[in-house]
Amino acid sequence: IAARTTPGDKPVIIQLFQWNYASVAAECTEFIGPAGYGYVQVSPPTESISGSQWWTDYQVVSYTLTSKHGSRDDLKNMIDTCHAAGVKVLVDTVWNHMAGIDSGTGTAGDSFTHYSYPPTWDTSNFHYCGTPGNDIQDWQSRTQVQTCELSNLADLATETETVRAKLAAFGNDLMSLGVDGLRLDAAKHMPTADISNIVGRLNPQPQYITQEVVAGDGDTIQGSEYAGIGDVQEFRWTTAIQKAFSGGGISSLQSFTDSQWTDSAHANVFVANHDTERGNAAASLNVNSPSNTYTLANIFALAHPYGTPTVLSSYTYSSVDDGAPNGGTGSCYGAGGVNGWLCQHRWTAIAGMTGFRNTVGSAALTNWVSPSSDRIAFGRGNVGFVIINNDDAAWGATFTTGLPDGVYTDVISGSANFTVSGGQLKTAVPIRDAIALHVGAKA
Ligand code: LAG
Ligand code: CA
Repeated sequence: IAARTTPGDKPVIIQLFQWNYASVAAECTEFIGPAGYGYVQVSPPTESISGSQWWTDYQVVSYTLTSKHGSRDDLKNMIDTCHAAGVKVLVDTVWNHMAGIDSGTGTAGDSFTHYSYPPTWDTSNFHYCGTPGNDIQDWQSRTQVQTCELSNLADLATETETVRAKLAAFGNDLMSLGVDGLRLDAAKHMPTADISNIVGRLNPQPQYITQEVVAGDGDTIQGSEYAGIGDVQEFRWTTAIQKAFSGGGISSLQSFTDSQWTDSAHANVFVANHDTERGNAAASLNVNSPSNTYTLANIFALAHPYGTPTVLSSYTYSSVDDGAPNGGTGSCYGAGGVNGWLCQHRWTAIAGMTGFRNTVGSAALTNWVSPSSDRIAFGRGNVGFVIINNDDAAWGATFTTGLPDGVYTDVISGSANFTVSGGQLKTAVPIRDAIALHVGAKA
């Protein structure tokens, strides 16, 4: 299970947060496929509690594939349409828990109460860990993190055969529709043995799995434990990027060697996801970050070899609870979004850097230079070169690129041309800006 290895692969994932499936399908055809993205990651497809808030998605009511994002048929049509456009589909999958509210009726019409979700689960299928409210209180206790409740969400007894069999049946239903991979929500809250058991029952096996494990240095549960199952989301990277681009200095980003982090081959990284952009889970940059740092950080994420990169594509909100605009019908236009949608995946710099990543593949980081804390430049083998100036003064220099001589189009601006001669590039990078050249984008 791995997303990226060699040049020509398409490793970049877009998290199309809260996009309905019909609009994902249209966007796969119109932009995502042609731009070279490898995967879309879509919001959870199962029946959930009703309500306008985005997080209703994470309060599962049943495994009927009728969600705010569309019907089972919409999901199937989206998978087929994206596949036809050369794009694979990852589904955000909630195995750890069911709904946390007292009672209600779900998006497919099923009524439930806390700990009873007919026809799937009854009260015998859950953990009652014995803390007040059965909630996690001690985040350094493995037992509590994995068998108590995360925000009151009814915690499934994933060590039992009944629960494993039904979760695997749900997973196999997704696989039968052609889903390519899974983002396992709240993976840290399930023991690896339970996840392994369930994943082992899937047929076909997912081509890619990424697991949400929010871990800090010294935490009892570490993401690396989960690397035998698939990729692991490395939130420490997200926070390191936020700090570095916000004054800490990007010269520290040449390599990531903290022994507790998930290794590069198993790390899934992002500048922000739907939680961190709202200030949850880990500190991150977001679209409101000053001085172009959000874009520059995404450029870095796509240029640097550490991990498999996910690009968040999201929407503006006034409250952190706000659901998507227009009933989740994502709307982009040109190189941006409309109607509140941000369409980060269409931004010229991000789409351009996806082409860069596809071209450089696993080529080694080369020719690193950093003359001051907010200026870095580096190559990827002899096929790509990027310069990031997160400084408030222009950076004029002659760079050793390793690139074949020729005239290249900068994929950040999508228009400026640069000449490499004798492997050297002489230029001045504007304030808080970047230049990226690769052999797939010669002028
Ligand atoms: C995740 N990974 O472990 C998701 O990435 C994250 O977005 C989910 O939280 C969380 N796990 C549970 O799947 C989101 C919101 C929470 C929300 C929760 C359930 O960030 O705010 O909790 O989904 O909808 C909400 C209320 C809580 C309440 C809970 C249960 O905010 O106050 O206790 O619902 O009713
Ligand atoms: Ca659990």
